[in-house]
Amino acid sequence: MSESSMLEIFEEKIKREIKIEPREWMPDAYRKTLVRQISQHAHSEIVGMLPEANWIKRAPTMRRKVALLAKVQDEAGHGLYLYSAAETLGTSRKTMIDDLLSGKAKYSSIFNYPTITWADIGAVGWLVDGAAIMNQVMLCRTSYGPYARAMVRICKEESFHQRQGYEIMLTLAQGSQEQKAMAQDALNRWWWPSLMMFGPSDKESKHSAQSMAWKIKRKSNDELRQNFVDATVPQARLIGLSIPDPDLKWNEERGAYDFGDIDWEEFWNVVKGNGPCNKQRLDDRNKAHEEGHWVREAALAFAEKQAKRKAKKDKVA
Ligand code: FAQ
Repeated sequence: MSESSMLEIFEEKIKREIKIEPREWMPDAYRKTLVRQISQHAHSEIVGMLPEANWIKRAPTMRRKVALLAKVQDEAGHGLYLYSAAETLGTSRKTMIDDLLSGKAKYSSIFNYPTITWADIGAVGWLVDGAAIMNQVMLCRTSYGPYARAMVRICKEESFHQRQGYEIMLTLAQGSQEQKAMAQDALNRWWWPSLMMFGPSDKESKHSAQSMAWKIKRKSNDELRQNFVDATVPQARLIGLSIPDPDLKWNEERGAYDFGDIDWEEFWNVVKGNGPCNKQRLDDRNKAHEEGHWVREAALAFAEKQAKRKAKKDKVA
């Protein structure tokens, strides 16, 4: 079959909302975009474990510790589903991980900020997981089958994470003056970086137009950011916290909140590797990778042994 006929079939599937599956023909650029986005997403889940893992030992109660531990383990699972989805496109996990460890690959800007107090764990769950879900719900309908299916399960788990964070904030906001101030301080520091998670404005987003045409992305960066603001402002009000934005106001005509300008210089600075924790995050991942060397070796040796046993058994049968 000619390439133009295969392209026609591919485009017809996209138009009719039929998922594209691993062994089917797809344009090279579609494959490349997916590997880029899914691997960046996987790296974000893995690096995203670090700011919260930092608090597992210091969680204030046993119940909080158990919930946080479960959440951080979920993020590891999300990373693994996503690496598996990306591998179906023909790029090895080793290549993707090497790119993360060398600093070549991107991961979400948000994980380069420090978690200074316990309230930051509330803010991360509430805002960071809240922003992640806003983006990921649309990805459940993305055009590539394995990515869409991974996102369905991930979204279910993220919604528990978001509630876990919001409940920490609610508890602090109802606590002593100091606890309430700690919650407000965490919101002040995490609000703007959370809005940056959605990526550059639509005008500056170089991949959006093509990704929307291929139905990889189903909503634009600005649309999702607006949805997030509209959903989150009432949640802050409900627990008596204020959003650190003097320009925030309800726009009756649009039926949405107007909000202030994002500091894009800060965003690009963090994306380029100069945020407060970029170096620490990469150092920690590299250290964990080196320390896990023996586990990978043992797992490979075990898999080889199993394969040899199976081959011997098959030969006898
Ligand atoms: N940080 O043209 P666009 C989570 C880059 S998961 C760093 O708009 P696109 C769970 C972008 O890659 C959070 N870089 O790009 C969790 C591109 O660079 P490139 C992660 C960013 O792909 C919670 C360039 O800027 N979620 O948090 C960022 O169409 C708690 C131009 O941008 C996903 O990855 C950023 N924030 O749209 C875990 C969701 N934004 O590749 C632990 C899937 C943009 O040309 C604890 N990804 N860039 O070198 C997406 O939906 C999209 O990739 C966007 C960016 C929306 C992130």
